[in-house]
Amino acid sequence: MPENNLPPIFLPDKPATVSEWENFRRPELLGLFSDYVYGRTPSQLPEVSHELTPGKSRYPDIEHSVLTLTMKLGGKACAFRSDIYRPKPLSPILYSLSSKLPVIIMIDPFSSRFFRSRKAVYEYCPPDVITNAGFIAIRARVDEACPDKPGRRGLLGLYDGKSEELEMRNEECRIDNSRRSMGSGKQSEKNKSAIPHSSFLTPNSRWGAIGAWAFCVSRFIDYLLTRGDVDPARIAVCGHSRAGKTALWCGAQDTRVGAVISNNSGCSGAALARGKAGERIADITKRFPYWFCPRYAEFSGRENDLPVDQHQLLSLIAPRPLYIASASKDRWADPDAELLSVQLCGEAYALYETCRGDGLIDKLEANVTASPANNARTSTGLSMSPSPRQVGYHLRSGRHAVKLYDWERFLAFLNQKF
Ligand code: GTR
Repeated sequence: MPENNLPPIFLPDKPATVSEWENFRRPELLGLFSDYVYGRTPSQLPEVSHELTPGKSRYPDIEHSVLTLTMKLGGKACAFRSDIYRPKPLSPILYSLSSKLPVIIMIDPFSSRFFRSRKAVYEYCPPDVITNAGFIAIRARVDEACPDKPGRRGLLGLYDGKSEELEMRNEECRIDNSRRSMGSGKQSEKNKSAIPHSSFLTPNSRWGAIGAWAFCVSRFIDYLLTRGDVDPARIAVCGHSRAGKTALWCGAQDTRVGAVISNNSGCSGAALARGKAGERIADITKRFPYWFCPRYAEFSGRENDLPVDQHQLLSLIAPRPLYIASASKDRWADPDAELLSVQLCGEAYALYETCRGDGLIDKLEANVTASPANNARTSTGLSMSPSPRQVGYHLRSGRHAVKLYDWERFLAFLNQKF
């Protein structure tokens, strides 16, 4: 293990240009992840309204507010709240110098029962640590719009039974104009049709909770872009575990996401499915079938037949900064399988480096801390790029969680890349 039959990032050959990748193979992979794993994201946007109210932050140097974002469609509505922690300007002069701030959106789909202590709640999204590093910190409570439970309440219910469901397709199609970092500008009508949606318009590719949470984050980004104090080029999306999976899927679809951080995301997140130890597709779709599209469960025990694997999901984030973190005792997630994906996705990053030339790529090496165990496991038959410059990785000792150590590494990485 891992097997030699990992699906390749490039098919049939390495594209000759970035635009060939962006207009053909990249949308094809997005379509496959929609149809086989996370389900299709609806193309119709809901009617959205916002309400911003003052929060109750106990930090004197942080301005805390709460945004309630409400989505309405076909007479139904759902809403979620996000805490917004913004560093208070030291003085009006300093404020005007740095009025556009970078943002970290920490996706929080967890009910309060998930966190075992107040410390764990804090460490999941520590407002003081993040704002001290110069970022606006957001804790997006997306489970309020789409509860982490079986059943199609909230956002999923908004779209169920609507004719729009049959028109579902990736957000990629409609965000193509905002390809800030993708280089090639607009897609032509011809290239849009390269997305293989039409052959899979069945309930089997109906979206699940991960898709819905990612959609909530994109609606939150719509809001952020209306604010004068946010730098649109420096919006990072971050998440742990199920939210780490969501961060990757959100970043893959929505190219306005400027960087992705995925902590301990394991099965159906950063970890390769083929040959994975710990949790497998059968386990995750038995416990959490509603996170995915129904078709995904058909690959229980048949990982080798799945037309995609998770290194391809990471490749969809290229060339934007990507950080994956593992924990040594998180055997259920399988740190080795997470690292292997990181190494394999380098091929897509390398494409941007070779096609764009040195001028547009920063020279800093990635923080890849290879786990010794992994080195013996690299015969994948695919080409490896051990240190893609825009990709960082660390293996923390300890269990499945987000710790302050992880935040130190995330913030250092983002400060280097943004
Ligand atoms: C586990 C699940 C993992 C991970 C985790 C979490 O039980 O099987 O894939 O998502 O939950 O989100 O906490």
